[in-house]
Amino acid sequence: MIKPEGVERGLVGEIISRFERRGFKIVALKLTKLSKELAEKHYAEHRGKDFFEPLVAHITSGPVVPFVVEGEDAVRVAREMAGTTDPKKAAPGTIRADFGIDIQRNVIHAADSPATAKREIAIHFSEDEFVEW
Ligand code: 3AN
Repeated sequence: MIKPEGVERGLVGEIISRFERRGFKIVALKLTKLSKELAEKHYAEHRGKDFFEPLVAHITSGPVVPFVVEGEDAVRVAREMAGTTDPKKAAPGTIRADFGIDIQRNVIHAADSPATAKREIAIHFSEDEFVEW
């Protein structure tokens, strides 16, 4: 999911493009603004941490672009393309290294396991938003 600072800075095309070039197949994609309820569900594992409230406030502050890609080892490869959480520590050439501002405004969210991906996809998309091709 491209976070608000990614959309606001005009990085949607650049980021989606990287996933296309890497050979992924986009099967669902939209522009939306998350409700507090959805954001809290999305970040449920961080509830209780000191950055939880600011994190939810941030992700609901503007437009986001959730998208789902299919491909071999997609979760691992997408995480690798995103880079580590803190942009300062992210490997050169990763999305967060290239465009991240700080640990909160790190431009993209990528699910950290197939189980998480399944859970998050169900939060952001309904069945009829998927296209088979
Ligand atoms: P990742 O997105 O790399 O899997 P998580 O799941 O540990 O990282 O954190 C989720 C989000 O919470 C991060 N993308 C980041 O925006 C924010 N975050 C994580 N750690 C911190 C922190 N120490 N301070 C502020 N925000 C944080």
